[in-house]
Amino acid sequence: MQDKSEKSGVSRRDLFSGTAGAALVGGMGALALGGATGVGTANAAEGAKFELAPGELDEYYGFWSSGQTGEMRILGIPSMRELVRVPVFNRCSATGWGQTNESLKILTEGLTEETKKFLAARNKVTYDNGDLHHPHMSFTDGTYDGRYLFMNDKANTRVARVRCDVMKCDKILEIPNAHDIHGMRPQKYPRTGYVFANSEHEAPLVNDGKILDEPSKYVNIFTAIDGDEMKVAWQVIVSGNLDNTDCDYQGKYAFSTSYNSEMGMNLAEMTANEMDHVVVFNLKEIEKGIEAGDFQELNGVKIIDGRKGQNKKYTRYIPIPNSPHGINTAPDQKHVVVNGKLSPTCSVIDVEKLDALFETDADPRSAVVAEPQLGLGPLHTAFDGKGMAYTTLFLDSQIVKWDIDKAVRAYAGEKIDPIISKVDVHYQPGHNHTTMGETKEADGKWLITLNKFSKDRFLNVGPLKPENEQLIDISSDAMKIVHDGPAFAEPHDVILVKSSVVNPVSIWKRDDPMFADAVEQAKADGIELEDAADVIRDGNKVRVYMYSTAPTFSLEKFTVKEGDEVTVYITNIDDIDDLTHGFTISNYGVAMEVAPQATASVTFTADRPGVHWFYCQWFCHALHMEMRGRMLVEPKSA
Ligand code: CUK
Ligand code: CUA
Repeated sequence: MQDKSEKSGVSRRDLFSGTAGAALVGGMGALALGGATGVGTANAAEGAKFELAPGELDEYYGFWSSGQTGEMRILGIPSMRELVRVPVFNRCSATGWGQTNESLKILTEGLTEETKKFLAARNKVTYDNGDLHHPHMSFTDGTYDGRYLFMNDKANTRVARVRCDVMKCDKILEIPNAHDIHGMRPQKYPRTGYVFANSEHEAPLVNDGKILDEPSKYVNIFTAIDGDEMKVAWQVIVSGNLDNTDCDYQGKYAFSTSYNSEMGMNLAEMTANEMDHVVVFNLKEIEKGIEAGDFQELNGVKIIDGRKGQNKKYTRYIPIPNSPHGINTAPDQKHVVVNGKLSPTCSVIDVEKLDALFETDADPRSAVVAEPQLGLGPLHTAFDGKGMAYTTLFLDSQIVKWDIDKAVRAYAGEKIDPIISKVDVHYQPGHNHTTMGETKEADGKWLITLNKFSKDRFLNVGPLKPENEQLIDISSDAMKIVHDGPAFAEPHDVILVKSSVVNPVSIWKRDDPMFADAVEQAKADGIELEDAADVIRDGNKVRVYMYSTAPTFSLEKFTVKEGDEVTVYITNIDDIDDLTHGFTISNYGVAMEVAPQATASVTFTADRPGVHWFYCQWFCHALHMEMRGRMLVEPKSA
């Protein structure tokens, strides 16, 4: 059998015997295939209280990504109870996300014209899949402000926003000129402001199919999105593939890790160099450059050239060993930890040394103030606000706790070991996150590690195993694992937000923009939505207006003709907490959620004659089963 890896231009032997970096790539593969070596240390709980009695509320919200599932999840911390799922890039059978007119508007309006055409040719209006890696909350003055959550879609190059007042997605923006949005963070200061988004893969800037094997024509793109308007503010062309991104607490710089500084097209080329880099973006200079007209415009976006060797004021490239992955700014508002991935080190950048790179053209490496050896496969780092950093070691299946100040002193020559302790996790951790850890209010209570493999930790469910998210008590010196949490594909990242920051409503406001179009259409039809039981015919378009109140719909039945384009508007006039209704038409593939005081609508073609029951699929009342009615579709020929 031919070794598949040979086709990618690199043999298995090369991987194991080449450079340190390549050897580590091989090592990763071997671990993934052969099993982890982490020792099982299921710690009994002794530290902080993590189990909640029935009825007790959690102290933190956990906002979770779901990777290729495409949704956002909300858990309570420390109980790890899953509270709700928020559909974003995926379709949702329960809520009708991806089917209701309200959700389709959000899923389609931010797509590029090119994508709209591409999808139309496949009889689609939007993508059905997404790959959501990084959920992050909007900031004001260096801490979470409870307005929005932003998140990326690596699969289809989008960034979405979720409103924290109703916990629903309200905007999805496709990023032109970019290829796969991966790293994404909101601006911390003075506020969000910008949402920074990395394009993972390189491509020809004008990607029209005329260029394949001319690497010099390939570019990578860094994007700043205006988080209030959800529009692209500007883009920067950079050298090297962008991975993760973060920014400072001063509002001056954003920075992205970059692997493949070689601009290689296959694994061997991509891992050839011992050093890659972090790109530093000078926000003020980029804004000035845009102002001064130093840009090209493509697909409606102003693009600045910040490539290596351009020698302009927009970017600087700090050499970092080798294929760095995560980048995390510490709550001390000064240090930025760059996680080495193929290097056993983390590199620490001092943001106060960045001005000199731009103003006096200082050696970019002069901004690096520590580079501790931590273990194999450092991917992401979290902080406790007390000067300690917690780094995931993918290959070692461990979290290492280390002292930032000691690492800086060791780098300056002092004989001192920055490593405080290590704990085995199960297994192969990617992201980790601490309570409030990416804000200046990091409180050092809990750490979540998101582990890619669960192996033997749960009942066997077949070849597709859950992942394992472990809760670690970091309130005292030793790290204590207190909970294993199985999770379905594939949470990459999480943020832990103190509950007082998040204050969602329980009942929709009737003038919410989410269903403004329905309200406007009803007005045009002379309908009072809260009191509606009407069928309006407009050519072959039929609009059916109903309200719902437990346990009835205002229409017991309605009649349309085969071939009609039918839109059903349901307004839930119940205004009691938790009294959601649903609307399902059997054998029409129609189902949606209608929460208290909301209006929801769905459009379909009535191409199946006969009597079709519609019913409420949200258990709302003792007579919930009776909450139903009939749609009669008269055949064309009748
Ligand atoms: S990435 Cu997944 S483990 Cu997409 Cu944030 Cu590092
Ligand atoms: Cu309304 Cu069930």
